[in-house]
Amino acid sequence: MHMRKVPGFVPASPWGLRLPQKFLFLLFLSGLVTLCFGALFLLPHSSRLKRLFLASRTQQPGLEVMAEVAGHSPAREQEPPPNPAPAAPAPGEDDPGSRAGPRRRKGWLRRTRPTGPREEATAARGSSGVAAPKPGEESIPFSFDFNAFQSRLRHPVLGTRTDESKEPQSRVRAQREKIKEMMRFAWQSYRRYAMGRNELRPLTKDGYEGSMFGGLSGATVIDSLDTLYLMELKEEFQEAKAWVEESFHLNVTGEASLFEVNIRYIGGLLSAYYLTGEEVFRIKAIKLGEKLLPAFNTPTGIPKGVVNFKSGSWGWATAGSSSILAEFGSLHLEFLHLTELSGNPIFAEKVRNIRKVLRKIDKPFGLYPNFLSPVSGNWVQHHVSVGGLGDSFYEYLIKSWLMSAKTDMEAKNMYYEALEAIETYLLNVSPGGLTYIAEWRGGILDHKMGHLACFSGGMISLGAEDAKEEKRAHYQELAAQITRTCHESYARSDTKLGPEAFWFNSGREAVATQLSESYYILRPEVVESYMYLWRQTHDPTYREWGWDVVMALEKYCRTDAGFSGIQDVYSSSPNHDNKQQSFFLAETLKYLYLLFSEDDTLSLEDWVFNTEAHPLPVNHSDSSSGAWHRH
Ligand code: DMJ
Repeated sequence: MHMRKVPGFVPASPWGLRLPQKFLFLLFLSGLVTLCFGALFLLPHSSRLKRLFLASRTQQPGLEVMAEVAGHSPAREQEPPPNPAPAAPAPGEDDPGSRAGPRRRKGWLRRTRPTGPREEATAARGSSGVAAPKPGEESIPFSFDFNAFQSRLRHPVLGTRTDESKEPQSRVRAQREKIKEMMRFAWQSYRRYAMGRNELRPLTKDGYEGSMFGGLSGATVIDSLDTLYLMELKEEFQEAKAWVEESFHLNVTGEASLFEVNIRYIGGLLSAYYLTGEEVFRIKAIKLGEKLLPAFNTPTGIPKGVVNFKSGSWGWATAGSSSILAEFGSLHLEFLHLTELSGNPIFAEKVRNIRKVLRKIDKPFGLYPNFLSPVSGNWVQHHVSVGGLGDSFYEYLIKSWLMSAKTDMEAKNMYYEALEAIETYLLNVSPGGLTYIAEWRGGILDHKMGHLACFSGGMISLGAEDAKEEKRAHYQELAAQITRTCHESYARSDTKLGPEAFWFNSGREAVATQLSESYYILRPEVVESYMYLWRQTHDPTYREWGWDVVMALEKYCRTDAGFSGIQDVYSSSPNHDNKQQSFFLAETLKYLYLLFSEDDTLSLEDWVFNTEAHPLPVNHSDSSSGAWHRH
């Protein structure tokens, strides 16, 4: 066809486009291509596109557990970033922890809801029990073998219950049943008036959050899980578990106590997992553990006491504040298990570094002061206490030794060295013959013991057996004497419950000297020691003393809507403080129940209790997992 040339006219292309149009079209096309590749490679959360376009990761054969964790990389494949706290799921976005994993444990556990997305997920698993990743989900192969773990336990978790038919034991069974009833009442009151809140206020019949948990809720639920399981409160356990699955969200942005979140939430979730094999507990524990890691970003690696869930940052603005021995010294048990269950070595590394700092630092007379600067790594002041601020640091040394199946020699040595120093400088006997552990302020003694320090009878008893031979009987006797003193602090009150602190001064012994120390907030430490002393000695005195506590709790602390602390143990009609502490369900009632149980119920050969009484298993395996590497 002939085309006529017109001056000033640009001819169209064969597709009918003129040159400038063609240029614009090509420009648009190349922009589109750049955009696509940009989305594929540059955007940080483009995992779904990546999966579409890039080769999918192959599953490792033979792995027992396939956890579906968005945004988490298996440690052995990829070193975690220095500050690996992952982005919390956006509101409305599915929290990976709520997807229940494979269930391997036969027993009374059942699903709360017979049908639903979780059942679909379960159905999607093959006969191997390995879940295929859902479209759009990142999968993480993970090799924790729950069946193998269970098979290594020396005793059935809940014991053999051989006492049921024996006549002399029937009173014990009735006592245990009574404590179970108290737990049921405490739980049901909480569920009725405060479900999902952190703790119950039984007088006002509502809940409250407190300021320790950074916006996390449900402290009582998490703290109760293993006690409900232990007591075979099946319906109640299912209620608690369903709440964790459906309502326990980690996308919170407040400031939390690293210690409290660790001992209550991480400890509670880990125990619930080890008791049941339910994936939801394992995944939530790991995800929450990751949120705690920014607290360790200090010049020394000694964590700050407070972690900011929003920024995750450690601020130089608060650099002056010191970290507390009992807080940074009570992470070891849980963090080793986080590594064991996640395959991520970072948790174990963090607590091993704390150990290293404490090992190296100069200790006045072999004592560990309560405050340490996370910036300089120096002690901030010389206050030493086996009660508040110091307590569970010592507890975690001996329990690290036991939890490692007696292989962690460093923990063992540190514990017995510390105990020697405590005995030399802090231990006293009152004129009335009561043995107590005083507090030390740069060489001056405060002749008082806090209620919190009363856990030490149990701790010393627990560690007596592994001391040097010539010390064993001595430590067992020391444990008994300290426990007797703590019992006296209860026996000398009108309510038969003990005060927050008691003194040995001016002829007054084992009593509080002011109203501000006369309260009792449902604390567990004294019954905790009764439980350990009972298991070591089988002296019926400890059960008698424990039963006195049960009666006193019923008389003075039980209200219409749960249990409450009291303001003055020396009053025969004390006012209530309107708080049912979550540790009452986690610890006080659990230790009481164990005091009236057979020794193979949560046997001390298989379990150590964290400082919130959550049982964590002894490592009976010779696994080469990062958690148990020697250092
Ligand atoms: C609990 O939260 C823990 O036992 C902690 O170690 C100290 N005190 C309370 C209970 O008294």
